[in-house]
Amino acid sequence: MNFTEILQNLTKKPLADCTDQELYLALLELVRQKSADRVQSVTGRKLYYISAEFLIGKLLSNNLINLGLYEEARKALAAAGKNLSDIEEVEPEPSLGNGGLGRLAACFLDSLATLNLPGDGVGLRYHFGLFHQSFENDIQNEKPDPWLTAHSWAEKTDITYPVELAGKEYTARLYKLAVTGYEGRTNTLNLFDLDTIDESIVHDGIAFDKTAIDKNLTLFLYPDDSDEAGRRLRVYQQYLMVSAGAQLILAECAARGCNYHDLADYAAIQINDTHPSMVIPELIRLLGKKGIAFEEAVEIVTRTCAYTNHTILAEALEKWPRAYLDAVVPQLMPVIEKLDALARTRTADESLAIIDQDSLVHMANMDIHFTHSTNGVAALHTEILKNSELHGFYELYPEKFNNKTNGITFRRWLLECDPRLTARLEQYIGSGFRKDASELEKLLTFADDETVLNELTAVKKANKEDLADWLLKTQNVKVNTNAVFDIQSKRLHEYKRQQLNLLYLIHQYHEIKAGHQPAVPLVSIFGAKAAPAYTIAKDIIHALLTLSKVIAADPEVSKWLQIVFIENYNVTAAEKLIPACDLSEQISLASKEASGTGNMKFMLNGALTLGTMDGANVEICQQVGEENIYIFGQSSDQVIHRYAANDYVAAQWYENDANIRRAIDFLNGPEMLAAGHSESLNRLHHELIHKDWFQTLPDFNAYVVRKGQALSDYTCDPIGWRRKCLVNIAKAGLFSSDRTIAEYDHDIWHLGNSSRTHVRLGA
Ligand code: HBZ
Repeated sequence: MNFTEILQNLTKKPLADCTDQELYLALLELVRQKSADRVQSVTGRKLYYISAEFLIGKLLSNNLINLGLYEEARKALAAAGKNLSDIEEVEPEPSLGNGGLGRLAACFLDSLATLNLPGDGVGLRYHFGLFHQSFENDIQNEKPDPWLTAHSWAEKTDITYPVELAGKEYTARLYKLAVTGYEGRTNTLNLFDLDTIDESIVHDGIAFDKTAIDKNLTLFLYPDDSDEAGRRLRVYQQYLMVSAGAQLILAECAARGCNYHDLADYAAIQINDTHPSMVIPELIRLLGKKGIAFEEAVEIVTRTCAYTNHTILAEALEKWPRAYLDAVVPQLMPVIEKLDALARTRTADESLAIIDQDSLVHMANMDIHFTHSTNGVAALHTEILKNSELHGFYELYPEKFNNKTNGITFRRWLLECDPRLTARLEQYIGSGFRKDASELEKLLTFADDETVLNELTAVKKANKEDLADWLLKTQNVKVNTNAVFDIQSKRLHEYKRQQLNLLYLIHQYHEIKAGHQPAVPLVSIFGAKAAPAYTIAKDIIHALLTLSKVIAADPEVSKWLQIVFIENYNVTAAEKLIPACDLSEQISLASKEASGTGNMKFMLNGALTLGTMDGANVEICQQVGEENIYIFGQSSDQVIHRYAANDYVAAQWYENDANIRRAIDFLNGPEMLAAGHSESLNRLHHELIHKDWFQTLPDFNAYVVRKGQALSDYTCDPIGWRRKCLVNIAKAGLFSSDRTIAEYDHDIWHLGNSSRTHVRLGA
């Protein structure tokens, strides 16, 4: 049977007569069948990557690519007058994640399956995901994001596990989503849910009764934790995930012959940040029920589990009041107490305790004591963990600490999102880079080939046209594709410093008004969701939206400057933005961004980075050389010293620098107040002068200068610019998640028969 016949078998009518919806369902079924053919039995150790988030993105195209069916499908549909990209539109984007941590988990699942490693995900099946973002009156508005349609990739199973929450038994049901690697095996993403969830209890945006656990438990990812009911709800969610996950792991291992004493020979569990940390006491509790004594259970669990830290910010080093755990998971508290006592026999350092003097339970501390590996996600981040944040732990357990610099899957972030660039690369260097990302370096031979550089410029231009069409269609904005496309897309957080970019744009507004025309028009694009209870983050969004209107209404300025804030930024939007980007904004305060992964995606797609020496920017800089990246700002050492000295006074910078003052005062000046909301604008104005916790002001002038340099290089030396882009693409191979996963496997997991991994480690 040819492809058309196979598809027609499923649609039961000629393809030309099918709707896009019918074709989508047929393709979904076909992918299911083909993925099932690639399921392999497991020998040896299998990984369970347990995570509150899996930001997997739409799956149809990705699966077709990985199954080697994409071209056939496209052609068969085209022959029937159908367009695969229209069919892609039918698919809702799974809303199972929020940011980098969740997207990393998704890239890892792709690489595990691609490298033929047995590795499954364990998480929750959120009905409404994070939230759907819209802008109303230039303010972020949150609504449920209902992505679970009748036909979804995640298939309901009849596997259930009992989970006890606050003394009452609930039934967790397992859903399975197939994850097929590129020319690789099929693994599983296991997602748990309750049958009793009631979507109708959500009202007025994303509000709901936080106490009705049976109805609300898996409605949203990260429900608002600004009140106690919300914080308890997070504990309930986490325990549902880890208890059901632990039971699944034990059941699967037992089915393969494990006698529980040898669990570590059957399973490796990676704890993604602290959200799944309760898996440690839960496993110890469950092993106890199988007759294994506490001391031995601790040893088994320590050998089985490993922990990844994704941030030095307090937000992810969760500390739960013991009273919450007493109420929600009383069955775990005796285990946690014993772990605390055991930890205290290893160190007298109170800051390394699990239960502190204020009766807070430190989840990260439990992870580090009772797993065999703690890793950071970029070289600089791991050094900061070792030398400052987790220094006490590093002294106690130096052998546990290791670095695993993040990576991204090139299947989604190059082959799928940038087919034009992919085709050109194949023409220059063959198709080996599809399996071995380090082959991209072959591109360096063409660094002085003007034909190649011009062709790459044409690719970028065509991608910018595509993005412009998409922006017109979906956001109703028109952009000038001759402008530089400058993009900052990531979670909205003060440490990521969207507000620094905001101050720059105000500065440019004034410069243009003063007759200082820039080197080139700039389209400044933002994509970001702010946590619903994070007021200042929402104020930054409001200020950018308001400034965007002020500029658009001013013909003198709008010739040169435009701000576009994408509504509901998600993986689908990222796939449109990244291939069209000229300048990638990675401007976090040095020391605060653990790694970043957007920085890698932009680089791979031939954008140049404007960034601080933070996270993986440092390694990007090492790869491409200082002449091929725009670095500015304080170093992480300077920042760390400034925090230690506790002598940063934003108001001094404001008072002593006329440009800074002019930019900040514009925020609640007459133009902005006429177009925006005074309460929000005044609050942001006040915050920047009186707090500025993430030191925006000391980096302001350096940022203005460096960005000016980048824009002038773009205009004055287009060939030089494109050569830098080429070097960035060529040097992106290190940031393939295949390399990252190979390192995890080599150093931490030792999965299955690991000799099947054929990826070079490191540079
Ligand atoms: O993890 C991110 C880091 O900020 C980023 O630098 C890194 O590249 C990425 C992958 O390692 N961290 C997150 O995305 N973290 C969260 O989204 C988060 C959400 C809720 C929390 C804590 C953290 O309670």
